[in-house]
Amino acid sequence: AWTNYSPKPFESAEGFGKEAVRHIETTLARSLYNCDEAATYAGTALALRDRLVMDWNKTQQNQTFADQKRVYYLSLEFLMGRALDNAMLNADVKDMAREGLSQLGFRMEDIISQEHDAALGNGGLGRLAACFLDSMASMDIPAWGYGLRYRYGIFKQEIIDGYQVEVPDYWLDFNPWEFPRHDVSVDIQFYGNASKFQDETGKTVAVWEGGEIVNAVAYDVPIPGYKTATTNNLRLWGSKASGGEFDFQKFNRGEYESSVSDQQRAETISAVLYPNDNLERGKELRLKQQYFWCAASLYDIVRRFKKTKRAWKDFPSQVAIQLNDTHPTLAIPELQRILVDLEGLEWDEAWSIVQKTFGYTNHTVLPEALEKWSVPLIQHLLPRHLQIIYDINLNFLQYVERNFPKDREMLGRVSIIEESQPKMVRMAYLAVIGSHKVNGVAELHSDLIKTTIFKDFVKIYGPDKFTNVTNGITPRRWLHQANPRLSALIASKLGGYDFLKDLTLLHKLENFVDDKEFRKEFAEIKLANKERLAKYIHETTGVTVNPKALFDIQVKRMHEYKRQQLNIFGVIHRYLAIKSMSPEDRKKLAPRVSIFGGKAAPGYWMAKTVIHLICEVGRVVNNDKDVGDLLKVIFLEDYNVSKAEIICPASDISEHISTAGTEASGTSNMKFVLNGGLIIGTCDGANIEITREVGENNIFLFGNLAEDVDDLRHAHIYQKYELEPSLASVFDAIKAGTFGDAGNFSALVNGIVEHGDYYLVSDDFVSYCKTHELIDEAYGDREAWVTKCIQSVARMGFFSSDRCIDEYAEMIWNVEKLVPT
Ligand code: DL6
Repeated sequence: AWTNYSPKPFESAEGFGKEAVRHIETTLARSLYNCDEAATYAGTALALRDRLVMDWNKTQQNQTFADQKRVYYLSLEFLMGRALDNAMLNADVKDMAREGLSQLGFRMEDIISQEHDAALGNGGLGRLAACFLDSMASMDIPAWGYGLRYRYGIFKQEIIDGYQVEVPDYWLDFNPWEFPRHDVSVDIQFYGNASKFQDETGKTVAVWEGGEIVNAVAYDVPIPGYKTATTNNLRLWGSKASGGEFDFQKFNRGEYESSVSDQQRAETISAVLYPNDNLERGKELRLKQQYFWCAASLYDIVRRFKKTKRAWKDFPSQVAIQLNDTHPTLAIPELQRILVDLEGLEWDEAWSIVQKTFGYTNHTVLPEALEKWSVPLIQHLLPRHLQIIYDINLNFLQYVERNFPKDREMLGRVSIIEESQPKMVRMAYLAVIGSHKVNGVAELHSDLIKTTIFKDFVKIYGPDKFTNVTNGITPRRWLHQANPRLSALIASKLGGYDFLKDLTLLHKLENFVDDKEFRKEFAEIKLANKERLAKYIHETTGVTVNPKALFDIQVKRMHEYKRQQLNIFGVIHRYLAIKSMSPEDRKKLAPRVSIFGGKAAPGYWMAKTVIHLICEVGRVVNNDKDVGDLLKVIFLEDYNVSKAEIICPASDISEHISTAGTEASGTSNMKFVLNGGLIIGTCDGANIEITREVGENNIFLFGNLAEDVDDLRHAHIYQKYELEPSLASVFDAIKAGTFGDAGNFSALVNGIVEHGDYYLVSDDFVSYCKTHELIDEAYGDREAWVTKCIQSVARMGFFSSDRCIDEYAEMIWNVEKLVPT
């Protein structure tokens, strides 16, 4: 029991300062007189960590004794960002720490910014996992995250001469938040041979022999909840050679290089995060990463379960495993292997345990992102798993055949094995078949998966296996931490910070929509946040922007389906309009700053072309004296979580303009609205539910609907398509070399004009530009604008990731809270 839990281990600012200094002088062996910001960050983090560790130990001990069901969230990506600020806020000691640091002569903001982002993810999927960890801890759900400890996270993006350049992100120089557990390690097998034979009782026994062993070592990261002692665990696996640092025999023979090659080969597995978002490339190392992590995690989960001495049938009542997309799908055949081959269970009994244990979240319907692995590759790397996958498929297809005897073609459509050349394993099908629940991440997306990629599976299993959990974001990081002044203003009106644990309380803000003081302060906070961003823009790009201009922001991964190209074409359209206006008309126009940010996958040439176009347009527009403050175009380098914390509070409008039906949910749309900005968006992903919540008057929707996309694509291919004059003049300007060498952008333009315009930019361009005119008009009426923003914030309660966790816990995991006493 947690009888001596104390929420405030530091009695005073002095106490906090003393602890930080003690760490600087002893742990870091630095003397105070030459202590810089980096050392002070380290001392501060270590002081706070001491407190965290006590709660963490107690939580883990308590979870073990309580012996109740735990959730295991398997995600190949955890986009955590910085930990110090979050840990201080969750422990409610930030003010004290600020004071303590000030007594030492440091500013809190400077110390916080010393921390390297933990960027073990690409975008929305990884950040969602991080929000879920925060929510599970804050809601006292016994939960562990399992992931990989990449030595290199997502690359750092530099923009050089208007082009993206990738720089490795080595983030582990000093990481006070991880604890290596050299005593928790598992040997993981790859390659070798799998065979079956009959034992003396006539039972078929499978053996997997030979091959290569790599060692998985656990690194644990504490995940503190907000204003609770619950501190969950994120376990990341690092790879190293099994059996020591290097091969002594080779070393003694003088073969120094090859003596360490095993070690290097093993370490490669967890060396680097694959930098693709919504794209799978089928590389062997990626499959190795997936199996390495699934096998180590399952070994750990099973070991923990076995300590309880329960019968195997109890496994699903103790363990819920959530698969974050298909990346951990190999956990399904791996658990079946453990139960059948190692623990001796009958196939059917094992399979029933497997299905009850797993839940699968789908995050995309884009065909290029749906994982398939070639059968020969799996045969080579994981021969026993391939046998198991074939057996799962056989049983499943027999079931389908019995139940749908008249639809013979269904067998080919739903088979886990695609009969292509080479044959492929469809991981999403394996995930559906091996799980008891499958969910999408917004209503439209969850409907789409039922009518497209999993249509046959709805017939086979019935609709109840499929559900929706609309994504959410943690209000602790995305409001309280990113926008402390707005959080404080809300708290002052709602009588405290309870809304950070129950975001629906925000609805009470509607009572203050007409409160003059409140409105004034709300608008002042937005302006201050825009000034902070303007300062950052000036420091990083040299461009001066007017904080009173309308800030129009699109930050997210660069991808054709997200349509940054539509945005920059709209900007060019605006630029051409300004150029052709009389000075009188120019005076009537609201000044704009168009801000972009996001990384392109290194091999994604078209996404890089769009970055280049944005930079070139910025170069021309920002230096055009005719235009002045009326339009500025900014590309922010190296967009990441800590930058998002500065950017999201500073928008007037943000752009969520994917081709309808392509963005599964989106979560930055939620971050921007929660921070008092409005959005322009298509009827896609969570934009639809945001509209339902905030009201149609408070959002700028445009464009074609998902249900029309197929017909429109078809029309592009089979009918002659006339380009709208407004888009044609944008293309003419590009072709005339207004933004540098036209040849750089010909593929981008031709993709629309000649090659079918797959993302329907031309179909949505006119309504997009018209909607921007409406935005200009609406922004002109500042009082009405502020009303819209306040109403929107008040109605965002639904989008807390706490609500998501409640829904997962109730509908999928069947897990109870374990509240510290
Ligand atoms: O669910 C989190 C996030 C959604 O908000 C985005 O809309 C979606 O694009 C993203 N999906 C992926 C899929 N990648 N894979 N595999 O990142 O998930």
